[in-house]
Amino acid sequence: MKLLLINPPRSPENKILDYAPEDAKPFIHRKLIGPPLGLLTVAVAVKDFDVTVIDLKGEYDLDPGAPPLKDLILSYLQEHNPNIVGVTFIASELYYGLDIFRVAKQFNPDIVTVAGGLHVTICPEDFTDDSVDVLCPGHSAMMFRQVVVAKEKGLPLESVPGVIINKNNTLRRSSIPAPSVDAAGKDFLIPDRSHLKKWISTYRVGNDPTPVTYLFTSLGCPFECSFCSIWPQHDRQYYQRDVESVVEELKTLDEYQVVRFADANTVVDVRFINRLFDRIAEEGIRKKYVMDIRPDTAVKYPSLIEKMAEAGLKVVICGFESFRDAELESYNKKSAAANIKKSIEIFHRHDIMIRGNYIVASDYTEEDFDALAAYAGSHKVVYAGYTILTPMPGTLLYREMKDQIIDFDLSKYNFFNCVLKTKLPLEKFYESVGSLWKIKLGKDVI
Ligand code: B12
Repeated sequence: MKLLLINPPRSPENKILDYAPEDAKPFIHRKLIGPPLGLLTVAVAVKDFDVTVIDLKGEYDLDPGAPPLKDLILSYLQEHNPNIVGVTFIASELYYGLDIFRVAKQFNPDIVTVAGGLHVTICPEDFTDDSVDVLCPGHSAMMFRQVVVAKEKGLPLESVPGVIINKNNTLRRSSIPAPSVDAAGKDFLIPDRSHLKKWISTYRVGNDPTPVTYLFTSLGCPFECSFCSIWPQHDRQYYQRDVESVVEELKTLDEYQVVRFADANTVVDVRFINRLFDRIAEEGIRKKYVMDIRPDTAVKYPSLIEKMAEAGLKVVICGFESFRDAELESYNKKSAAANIKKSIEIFHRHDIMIRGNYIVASDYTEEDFDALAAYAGSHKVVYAGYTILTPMPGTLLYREMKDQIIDFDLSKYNFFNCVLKTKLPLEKFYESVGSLWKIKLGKDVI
């Protein structure tokens, strides 16, 4: 059995960048860099088969002049002649993923196409295209294995617990329910990063010359911010990994000096983090760490921030979201605006660089933009990010704002485009968001 697992390219849609003034453009994200942890985990579950992982984000970063997607996929299909093609999906990459399946089916209609990932889990209804055979929702590495085994034995896909089968543009769930999976606990599989050798030179952040990797210490999130996809993906559950399993994984990361924790919030279970950083110190693991920490968490546990800084925490991604309590409340953020300033002070006291992200609501007027610019400009945050409130399908916000959506093109659902009605004329709105990105103070530390 030959298996191809493919990470689709990024959506190029970025209206903030398109409309931003020239002096803001260098600070706006063009691309985020990191490994497809999901596919690397799935690859482990089928490691006794002939499995290849292809990172098309890495491919286009390595060679921006690489052939267009369809030709590139065709050349990989010719090289590997797979029996099964799996793709990982988030909302903005849906169309590229489906294009990959279509090329695979044209190349060989017998190829079984398998869709997995966050968007499959929260929006299975988007996968009724002819090119899709089967959906593996949830943390489905072992489910994928069962699909492979079923195909090998010539058994019907219906025999695999938990899968959703797409036939004649209609989805049908396997009559056997999926067993419960603890992908952070007993069912955890260390992602096999050796599949990424070809693209490793592209996984770079900031000025650091060594590659970065991601590692998760938890799955899901105990908070329920209305805009976030992570808690719907995990049915409101929060799963914490075991400290020793994280330490073991860190020990395998010799090639990487920068480790970005891929958790929704890394600091949730304070005892876990304390113990993890004790063990990191005991084992003498010296790396630079990047993680997501909420402003209120930093304010509540300043000595923990100090301890992590001493052990290598260099960059924190902090969801500021809004400088107004009313907006924070409307997002169900459960943190007060006053925590922003307090957390900045705590992080900076320990030389931690902050990427503080504000969400720009579609109804912002010129006065709102001015107020946000004045607020953001009063802090010494190296990078503040300004993304646009986006109702990701499958989220609470999507249900709340469905009537205000004017653009259903999912390639724009990456936080850099506005899909809702705006109060300002759209161009003016984008120019205003773009201008905010000029506010850059302080110095880079990675
Ligand atoms: C790592 C990561 C990335 C990496 C790698 C992603 C990739 N595929 O290349 C990088 C840095 C490239 C990335 C980029 C982006 N990301 Co991102 N990313 C994450 C992050 C932090 C962790 C995901 C992860 O690794 N989880 C752990 C793994 C093990 O879980 P998993 O991926 O779900 O995989 C499991 C299952 O889903 C399933 N599975 C997954 N794929 C497949 C495939 C098959 C065939 C099968 C059978 C099963 C299967 O099994 C896996 C193992 O259990 C999440 C936030 C989070 N904390 O979850 C955001 C997140 C997924 N990203 C998101 C977004 C929006 C983006 C961007 C579009 C924009 C942005 N601003 O972040 C960009 C891409 C565009 C650009 N301009 O660069 C959103 C997605 C929202 C949505 N509804 O679509 C998230 C949820 C962040 C958020 N808070 O909203 N991202």
